[in-house]
Amino acid sequence: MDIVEEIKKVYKEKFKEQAQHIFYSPGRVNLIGEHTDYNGGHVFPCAISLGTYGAASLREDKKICFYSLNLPEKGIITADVEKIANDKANDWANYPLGVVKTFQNHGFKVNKGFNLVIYGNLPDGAGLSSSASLEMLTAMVLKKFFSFVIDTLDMVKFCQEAENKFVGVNCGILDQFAVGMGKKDNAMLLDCNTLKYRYVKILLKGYSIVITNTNCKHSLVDSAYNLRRSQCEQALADIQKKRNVKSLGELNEDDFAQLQTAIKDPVCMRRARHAVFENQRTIKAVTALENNDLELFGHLMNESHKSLRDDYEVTGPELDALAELAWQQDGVIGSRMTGGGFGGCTVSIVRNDCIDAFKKNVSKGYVQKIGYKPDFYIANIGDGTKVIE
Ligand code: GAF
Repeated sequence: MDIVEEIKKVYKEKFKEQAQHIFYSPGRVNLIGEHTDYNGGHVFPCAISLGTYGAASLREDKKICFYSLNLPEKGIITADVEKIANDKANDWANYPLGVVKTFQNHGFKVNKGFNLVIYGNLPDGAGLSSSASLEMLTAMVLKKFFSFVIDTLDMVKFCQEAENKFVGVNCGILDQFAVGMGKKDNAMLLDCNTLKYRYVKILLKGYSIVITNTNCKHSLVDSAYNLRRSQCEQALADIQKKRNVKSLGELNEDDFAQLQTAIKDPVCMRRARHAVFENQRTIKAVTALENNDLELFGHLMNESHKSLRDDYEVTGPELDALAELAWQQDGVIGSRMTGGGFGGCTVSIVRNDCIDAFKKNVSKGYVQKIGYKPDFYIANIGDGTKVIE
């Protein structure tokens, strides 16, 4: 289906007028650097060419109306622009409402309502940032309709704040950044301590980025995400009694060897070890890629998965099955879980002529182990959030 034509059509059916503008916001895949963002480390994500489309118009009254083609059973969800609060009844619309509220809290005058019809082709709950995609889409809607002068990085920060304070997930900046700042054919190396970043061209001659969905739904709100974060904070607080550091991202492997005994709780020690080593792996992986050393890049991806499995304990049987099956296949450079974990997707770098066998064998092994099928997507690296027309 032509998605843009479809949302225009549905918009017209629902609101008896043409949508004034069409927006698009991607999902993301993180190539390496997991659970490092809120630890002041590096991440290396890219935006993908699956995401959220929105058809929207400004209203003359104070009503905000949302409709999702993915969740038609929820009907049109409405809110008052002057009385925005997180309410269970708002369902998925709490994400865009959180963004509106955050803009307002920062002094941006959102004093009129709007209609927004969305459709997302990102698999739901797959850890490819459907929430951040919707948040950044909403930020772009506000920027366009209210002519706000705001740069993308500030929109990214607002969307993270909306997720932290309005939705209640203590996430880092990775997802909103990747979605908002994405650039075709490039990944981004972001230092989450300083928010300095640079684009790195991804030229995977003869290879593709294959995303494999466990089809085991992940939800950050329900998961142990916030617990992991607080365990890292505890480890940092212990380390700070010995050394003056602001985040785990400031430490390298040698620093950690010296300081680890300061961390009282052994579980917190392992969480911190992941954060420190994963950050170093991310920096090394980007250097490897820039030196055209795909093999080293892949090796570091595999090490990343093992650390997330053993030290951070956010993988689970489904993600482990996919990664371990991928490691056994011909033409696979590397494979690891991507995103928050506890279900969701893996990301693998696979030689193009091996992709069919990869899908067949991984699928077969996964069904044998887990009992149902995974899904595969070839990721094209696309642009960040934008106004299409
Ligand atoms: C989720 C969070 F939203 C990100 O901020 C990041 O911490 C990621 O998990 C793990 O790297 O996607």
